[in-house]
Amino acid sequence: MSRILNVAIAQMGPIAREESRQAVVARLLAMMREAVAMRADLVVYPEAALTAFFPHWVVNDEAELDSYFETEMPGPATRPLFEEAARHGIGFHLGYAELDTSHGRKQRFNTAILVGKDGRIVGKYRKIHLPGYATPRPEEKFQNLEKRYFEVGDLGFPVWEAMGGRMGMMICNDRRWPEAYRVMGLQGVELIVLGYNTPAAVPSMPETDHLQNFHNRLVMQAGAYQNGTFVAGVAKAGIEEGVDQIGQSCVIAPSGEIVVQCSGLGDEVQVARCDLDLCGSYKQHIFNFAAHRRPEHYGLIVERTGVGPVLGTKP
Ligand code: CDT
Repeated sequence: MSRILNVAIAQMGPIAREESRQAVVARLLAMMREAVAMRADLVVYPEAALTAFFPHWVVNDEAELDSYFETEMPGPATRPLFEEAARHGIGFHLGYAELDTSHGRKQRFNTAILVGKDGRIVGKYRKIHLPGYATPRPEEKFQNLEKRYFEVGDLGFPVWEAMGGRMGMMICNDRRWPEAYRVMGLQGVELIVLGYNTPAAVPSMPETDHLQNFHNRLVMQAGAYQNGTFVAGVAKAGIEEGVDQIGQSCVIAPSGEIVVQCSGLGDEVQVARCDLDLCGSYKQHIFNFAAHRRPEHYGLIVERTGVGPVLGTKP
C-alpha cells in the first residue's frame, strides 16, 4: 500500500527588521505557488516566518514588541495565505509569534499552525522548549531572549488526523529533545513539521560552532528513525540582522535518511514525495512500542545510582 503526501519545504532567506508583513506574506505566497506548481499537498514554512527573529535583540518598548506578534490568525495581513491555500487545495504550516489576550492579560507564545487544504486551521502548537535566557547579555554578539519574550507553550504535543496522515508539530529547539518526538511517536505520528531559526555560531558555546549543521541533521534524523515518522524541518537561513543562520532545510524519511534538502540560504522550495505507509514498517517491527518498549524498567538505573532525573543549572 502507499499513501503519498507531497511535502514542500519553503525555506526563507533573512527577513529584514523593517520588512512589512505584506512584503513577507508576498514571499510566502510566491513559494506557495511554486509548491503548487510542484504538485505539493502541503507547504511547510519556518519558525516565526512573518518577522525577523526578534529574540536576537533587546526590545524594551512594548509597542515595538507587540508589533512582532499576531493577535489573530488569520489576520488582515495573513488572510491571503489562507485564501490562496484554499483556492489551490494545498495545506500549510506556519510559525509566528502569537499574542493572546483571551485570559485578561497579555500572553506571548512562539506558535505554529497547521492549515488544511480547505484553508481552515487544523491545529495549533505553542513552543515548549524555549532556549536562551530572560536577562540580556550585553557581552554577547547577539541575544537569545526567547525566555524573555515567550511563555512556555501550554498545548502539549498532540497529533492531528489531516491530509490522509497523522500529523504533529514542534518548533526549533523542541527538535533537540527526544521527548518531543516520543510523545508524538506514542500517538502514532507519521509526519512532524517544524520550523527553525538556528544561529551558525552560538556566542555562549563557540566550541560547537562547526557542529551546528551536524547537530541539526543528527537530532531530526534520529527523531524520525526512532519514532518511525517523516520529519520536515524548515529554516530561516542566511544573515538576518547580523546573525548568521543555518539552512539545510530537509525532509527525512522514517528510515532516518534525508530525502530532499535545500542547497542555498535564501527563499527556496523543494518537494519530497512521502509515502506515509513507510512509517508502518518501523512502527510494526523495530519500534513496535507495545511489543518492545519497557518504560516500567527505566527507573531502575535512577534507584541504583541515586542520580536524580534533573541535572543542570537554571539559566
Ligand atoms: N529558535 C531556536 O529555538 N533556536 C535554538 C538556538 C539554540 S542555540 C544552539 C535552536 O535550538 O536551534
